[in-house]
Amino acid sequence: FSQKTYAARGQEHEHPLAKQLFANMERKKSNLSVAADVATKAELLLLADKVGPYICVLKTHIDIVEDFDMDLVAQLQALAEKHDFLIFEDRKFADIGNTVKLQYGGGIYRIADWAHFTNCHVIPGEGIIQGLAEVGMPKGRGLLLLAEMSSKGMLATGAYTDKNVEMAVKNEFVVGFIGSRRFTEDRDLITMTPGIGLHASGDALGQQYRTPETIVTKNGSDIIIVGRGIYGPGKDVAAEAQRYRDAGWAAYEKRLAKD
Ligand code: UP6
Repeated sequence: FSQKTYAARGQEHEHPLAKQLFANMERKKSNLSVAADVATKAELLLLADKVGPYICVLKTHIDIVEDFDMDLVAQLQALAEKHDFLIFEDRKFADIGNTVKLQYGGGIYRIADWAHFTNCHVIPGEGIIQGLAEVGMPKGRGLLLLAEMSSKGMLATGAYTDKNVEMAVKNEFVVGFIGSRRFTEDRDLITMTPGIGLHASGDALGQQYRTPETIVTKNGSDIIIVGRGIYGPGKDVAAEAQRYRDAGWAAYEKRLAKD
């Protein structure tokens, strides 16, 4: 799949959301997702409006927003419409199937009502995927499994990562992974990679940054997720988003040119 264009993969994909994502990426020439880790409604909406033209996916941590309300969701959806991007709530569910069903569909955030993608750890076993699928599948949503993490000393390795891949291949609600590389050729599963930065090698709390070239060209990942590299102190957000969009797309074109 690494050697195919996003456009071709979209045409062949069986999941409508994956189709929509690939078409969006091709249309916008973007494999960039921005991790919008900001604390207020106003900051989140401003950031989404500025980076909107350059991204395929806006990644949120909705529980960081201190003045959250459903109007925020409505405004985010309007921006997604205006700028043509999808929304990924990075909830990292990790409980038993019955509990995650309640967390995903209900509560204050009602994530399944507005987030095209969400993700989970498979530490509880496959029931977590089934619980989330019961809520998300009827709404046309898609799930990513955290097959790996970007942080120093992370424990998602070896047999645990392999189990993620096995579960992803056989569950149609799963559209891909969070991780650092392409994991399987058995089904076209999309890898999104956080821990991308052209600005630093890491932070003081264990984050580790790699380049789009390593992740997309060499490792075969599909989407780069960038947070502080784009909106850190003193940065011109739109200019940085454009720079990462161009770097991500160049890394993808370089991968296609490889034989
Ligand atoms: N994230 C990681 N690593 C993972 C999974 N998720 O960094 O393995 C998320 C973080 C944050 C974003 O929760 O929202 O990706 C990375 O932000 P940064 O680019 O500012 O480090």
